[in-house]
Amino acid sequence: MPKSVYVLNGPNLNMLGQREPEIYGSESLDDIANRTKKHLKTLGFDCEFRQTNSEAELVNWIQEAGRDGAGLIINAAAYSHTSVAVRDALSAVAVPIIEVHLSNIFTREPFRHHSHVSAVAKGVICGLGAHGYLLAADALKELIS
Ligand code: DHK
Repeated sequence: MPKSVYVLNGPNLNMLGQREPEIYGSESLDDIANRTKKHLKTLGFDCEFRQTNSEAELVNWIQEAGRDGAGLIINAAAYSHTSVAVRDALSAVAVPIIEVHLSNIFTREPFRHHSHVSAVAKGVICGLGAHGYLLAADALKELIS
């Protein structure tokens, strides 16, 4: 039975396609989910692709990914910069974690330059738009195999 990779998305990413497309691109989150699921399937994984605007729900899903997943791709969005709870949940997870951001957070406002997620991720991909999710899937394949 294929193992699942969890792909967890934080606040406002449900607005992709409509939200600041010059920064986040014109694809919707559904488009990204479909592409990511398809790519993970070619790599031999099932995919749990989810989005929430709630910090508590994100923490619960990170814990679930640690129990039931083979790996975790996370775009914690604004919670990357603010949430010690998200970082602590990630620290407790044994499966490999790849952090993704659509935009290049280092070329944006200074408050985006620090992510609490980065220190507990195996790797960070940012600035490559939706393609970053596919690159994260490739990285997990290497790390899990
Ligand atoms: C998404 C967000 O919503 C922002 O809060 C982050 C991230 C960047 C992204 O680029 O995917 O600062």
